Amino acid sequence: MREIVTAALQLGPIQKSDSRENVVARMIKLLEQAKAADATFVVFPELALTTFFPRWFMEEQSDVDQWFESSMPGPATEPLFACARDMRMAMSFGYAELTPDGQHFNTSILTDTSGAIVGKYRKVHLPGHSEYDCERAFQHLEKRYFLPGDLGFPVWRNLNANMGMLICNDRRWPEAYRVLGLQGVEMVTLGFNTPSVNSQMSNEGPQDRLFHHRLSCQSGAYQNATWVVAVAKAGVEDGHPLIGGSLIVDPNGKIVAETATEDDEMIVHVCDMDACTFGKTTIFDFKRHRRIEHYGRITEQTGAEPPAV
Ligand code: CDV
Repeated sequence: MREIVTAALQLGPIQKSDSRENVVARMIKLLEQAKAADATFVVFPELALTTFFPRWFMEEQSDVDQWFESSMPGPATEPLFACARDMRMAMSFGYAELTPDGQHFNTSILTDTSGAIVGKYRKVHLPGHSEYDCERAFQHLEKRYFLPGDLGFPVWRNLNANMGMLICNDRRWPEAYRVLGLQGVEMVTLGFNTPSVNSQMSNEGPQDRLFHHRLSCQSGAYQNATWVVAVAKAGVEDGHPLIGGSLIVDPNGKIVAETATEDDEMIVHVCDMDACTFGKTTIFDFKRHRRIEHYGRITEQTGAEPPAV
């Protein structure tokens, strides 16, 4: 058995006025809870250090850049790294990344138990729009503030396991999981900020949103025989509700732990990486069963092309 005691560390709402230092103090409190539960691996949400700022329309680049980190760790996050290092805990969390040459990404990192960053992923599937949209109940401006990720979907060896990362909307795309699956991934971590209602369909509420979220995480786990740890930033941020429902899903696609609140909350599970072996060597033995000669459209075509009517 290759067991990793894994904690999903959900964050409750972060208001616009909350400082990074305040958020990092909350994250450290959760780390301490995870340590007390014997966890060696912890996962925090997408854009964990700030409010979900893409809901706000901004025109001045200096207003946008205030939400980004130009170094990791930086002055505000160094205490988090120090705490994880002292407690010998590996972690993954998301933040808005501003590169030295001025590029903006929605990023997640993976550290080992010494606090070293061993992996970086930049969100590929950016949802939303890039200009103010008066048809929507609220804005979702990820396409305005971020570039699509340029690092692909890598998998790293960490804690004696094969680990990969996705970010929020990526979980709805089977291609994203499959590229990780093709590298033998055993643990997929992903953070999310999912509004509780669909900004373009007011009758799609929290129960539907949670259903689609669970469906996406459970199918990704099952079809690639991998653990999936999906962690929310939840609750009401400046009047805008986000779903909770942080999950740990086993390689059979079963939910083994789920948060019950929309606040800071920990769920823990002992995840055995060897539990991935059965699926990977039987029904989802890719080498034996995949038929790539029929999958050309997946990479050659973006939009649907139905037959002529
Ligand atoms: N942060 C996100 O990527 N949110 C999307 C919303 C816009 C649907 C999500 O997939 O949850």
